[in-house]
Amino acid sequence: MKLNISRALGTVLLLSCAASAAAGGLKVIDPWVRSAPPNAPALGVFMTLENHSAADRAVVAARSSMTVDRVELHRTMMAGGVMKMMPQNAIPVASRSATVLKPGSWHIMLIGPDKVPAMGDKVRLTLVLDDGTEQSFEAIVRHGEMNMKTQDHQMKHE
Ligand SMILES: [Cu+2]
Repeated sequence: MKLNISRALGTVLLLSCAASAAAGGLKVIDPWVRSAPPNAPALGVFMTLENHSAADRAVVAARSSMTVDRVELHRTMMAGGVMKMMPQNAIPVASRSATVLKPGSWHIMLIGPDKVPAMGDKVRLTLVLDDGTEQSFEAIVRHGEMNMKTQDHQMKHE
């Protein structure tokens, strides 16, 4: 009888841990959209995603409040000696780690915007995670840092 009770308690504890990890989702830090000329064919979206849970997580889709042809998950990588943007099925964010979406690396691409937002505008974004949860937040439109030193650094490491 005693054994059964402790087993039952153990199950309840495990369930509550799993529930809080799922509810935690990802922490979205400093989301921003790179400002672009009014005729820009696409806009890059960047942020840091932190996963404080015990489970690996991934962003599998994204949506925007803007009218666009489509939203894609991208990663800029070396391909045949040149840096190329490659569409990805998911952006992984491993357990207890962070994935940085930044120019020259992982990013979200708003393709075919109806109207390019102005500097300082806020764009509402929704991330769809691999466990089915969704997270919405606002990203601010600002200048991208075009620092060649930083870009060189990124290329060496990726
Ligand atoms: Cu891209």
